[in-house]
This record gives sequence, C-alpha cells and structure tokens, in this order.
Amino acid sequence: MPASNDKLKWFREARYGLFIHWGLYSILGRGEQVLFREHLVPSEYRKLAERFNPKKYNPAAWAATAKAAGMKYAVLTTKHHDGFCLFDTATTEYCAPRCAAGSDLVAEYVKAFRNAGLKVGLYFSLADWNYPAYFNGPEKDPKGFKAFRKLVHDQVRELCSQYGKIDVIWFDGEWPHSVAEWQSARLEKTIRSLQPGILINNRLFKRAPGTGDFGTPEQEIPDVHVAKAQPWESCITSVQRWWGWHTGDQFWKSPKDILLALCHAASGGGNLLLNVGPKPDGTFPAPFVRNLQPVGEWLRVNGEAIYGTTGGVSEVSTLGYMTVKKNAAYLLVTYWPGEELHLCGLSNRVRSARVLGHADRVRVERRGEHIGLRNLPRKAPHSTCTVIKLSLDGPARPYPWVAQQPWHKNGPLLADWTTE
Ligand code: FHN
Repeated sequence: MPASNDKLKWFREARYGLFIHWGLYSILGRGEQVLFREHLVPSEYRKLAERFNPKKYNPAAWAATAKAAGMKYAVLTTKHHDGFCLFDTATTEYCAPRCAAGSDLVAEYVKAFRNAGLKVGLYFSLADWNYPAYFNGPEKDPKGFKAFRKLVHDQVRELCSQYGKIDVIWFDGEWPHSVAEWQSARLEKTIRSLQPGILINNRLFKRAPGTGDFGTPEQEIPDVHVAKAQPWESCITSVQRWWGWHTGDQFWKSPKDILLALCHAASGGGNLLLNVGPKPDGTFPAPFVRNLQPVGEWLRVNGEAIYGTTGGVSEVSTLGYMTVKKNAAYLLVTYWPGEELHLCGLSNRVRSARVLGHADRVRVERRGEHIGLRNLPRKAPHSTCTVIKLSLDGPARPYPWVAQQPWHKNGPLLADWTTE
C-alpha cells in the first residue's frame, strides 16, 4: 500500500537530494560495476575489503556540503551489487565493521545527516553477485534462491531496525527476477511495519508505473510540464556515465547542467537526486563540490521557486520552465527574451510581477489571454536561469486549451487559438 500524501509531503517539497555511491569499487576507480563489467575474479575482488579503510571519511562534512548546496535529503548505498555491506549485519562477515574499515559506515552517515537536519535514505541492491543463486534464479536453483532471498530480506530488516527513523529505502538491482520471486509484497509489509513513515521507491516492484511511493527515472528528466499523479525523482550522475568513483570519467556536469536539470524536474513536479561517487578515502571529488556551489547560491535567492512547488500549469517552453505554489506562478526563464516577455495560457489575473533578487517592479499588461511583462532588464540577470514571480488572484489556472497540443490526435484547430 503506497504511503499517504502527508508522508510524501516532505518529499514533494524537497525537490533536491544527494545520491552517494560508495564501496569497495571506489578503490579500483573504474565505476561501481567493475567486478561484473571486467569479469574480475570474485575472490580477488573481495580482498579489497581489507584495503577499504577510509581515513578521511567525515559524513558531517558530506552533510554540510549537501546542505550548503540546497539539498534536503540524501541516499547512501548500503550494499551495491558487489554485495559488500557498509552496515553492520549478522548475515555476512563481508561488511565494513568486520573488515578494514572497522566501523558501521551507515550508522555514522545516518547520525551526521540527521544532525544536519537532512532526511535520510538508504539504497539497497537486491542483486548480490556473490551468490550463484542470484544468477541461477528460483527455477534452476529453488533451494539456493530461497536461501538467497532470505538473506536479502534479513538484511533489509536489519537496515529498517538498526538506525532509528529512516525516511527512504531506495531499492535497485531488481532485474532479472519478478516481484513474486523477490516476494516484494511480503518485504514491503515488513518494511512498513518497522518504519511506518518510510518511502519506498518503485524498483522493489520492477519499476512498474504507479508502484511504490515514487517513480525513479534514471539519467533523464521526463519531459512533462505538469505534475504527474505519482511523485517521481530523476537520479542523475554528476559525471558522464559512472555512479561510483571513476578516475577516467571526469566529465563533470557543470553548475548550468545541474541547475537546468533541477528546474526541469521541478517544472514537472519531480525531484532531482544528483549522484556523487566519493573517493576511497571518503572525500568528495573537488570538481563535484565546486560545481554544487553556484547552484546553492542560486537556491538561496530563488529557492521559493523550487521548494514546495508543484509543476507548471501552462506551456512556457519558449521561455524555459514554470512552477506554481499557493497564489504564485514562477517563470524559470532560461531563454531570456529581453525587456519584454510574452506569456500565454495562464487564465489568472496577474496582480504583480517581479524578478527574484531584484527590486525593480515589472509592468504587467494583458490583452485577452496574452500577458505581457514590460521594462525587464535587457540582459538576463542570471546567466542560466532568472526567476520572475507572478503574484496571482488565486492558485494558478491554465486555459482549457493548454492541455491540447497540435501533434495530439484531437489537437486544437487553427480557429481555437488564433484570437483575431
Ligand atoms: O546497476 C545500477 C547502477 O550501478 C546504479 O546503481 C544505478 C543508480 O540508479 N542503478 C542501477 C542501474 O539502473
């Protein structure tokens, strides 16, 4: 049973979170899937556990970086497909507390991020490449898969029992087995009984639309301009391809890339979960920290246009994006039109308009369904996205035709939209 709206309230308002992929693979520096992608010898790979001793691990510093960036929550990999557990578990010795790290890295993360006032999420991969039964599946190895599934359920139970209140459990690695083979419904029941307010993503349910508490598009922002029925969160790497630290993937997303992804996600009523792959010593790569800062500064001026908003209500793609909240609509203008701006599709009366972070009043004109904003700054005040707040006569309302598009089968006739 999905979480109620009030349990989702913080998630819908947060809009921006930090994804953290960290584990033994970080030592090799070739991404989080190196064991499988390079067909390494598993017994040799497992010896990395005796080298994983992150001397500079400082989760309070991680939390401070996330908070300064304007992020409201985080999700840390507690166990990726390689099976190494960053948390204390009775199911295996292959875990941080009983290997070189010598401590429960998840416990330290939870404490630090909660102390910083951030919501806490735990990523858990159902896949575990150490167990042949994972690959063979229940048909070829019914007994082995049953034991493997018990291990998975036991580990999830530990994560939901050992660390106090957890806000998100972020499943992954569900392929190639079915919801029935994973006994996902039983596992969901266990989770919700231990963590009544928790949010569970859709990957425990094979990413089927409408399942779990939120959808999880990956490496893309769905091209929607109004909020979808189910909350969703786009997870995106901060480099070109890899989620875990990769010394060769230094193709960092710029502050502009990050800000545009955030605005795009918010305009569709979704969240951006931006990933970082910490280095094996526990530090965040410097380019990642550097590129977060301008976005954090932008949010300190324009955050009201992102946090607590829902998606736009009308077509503004010639300008950029739109979000709405209470009696306001926010134009997230990425394509600055100059001193005059034209907007169509909003049926409200615009009481006033102003550029966030600027004192100058913007003159508002209206002719029928056409709204004009005058005496804007000639050049865009912000190089990536300038926000114009429209104070309205009530909650934002679109014209009925907004839902139509010329390429839709029953799209508008010419007469429908030419006002002459
Ligand atoms: O295979 C994983 C991948 O390594 C990474 O963890 C992403 C993050 O969402 N999830 C899987 C690919 O969908």
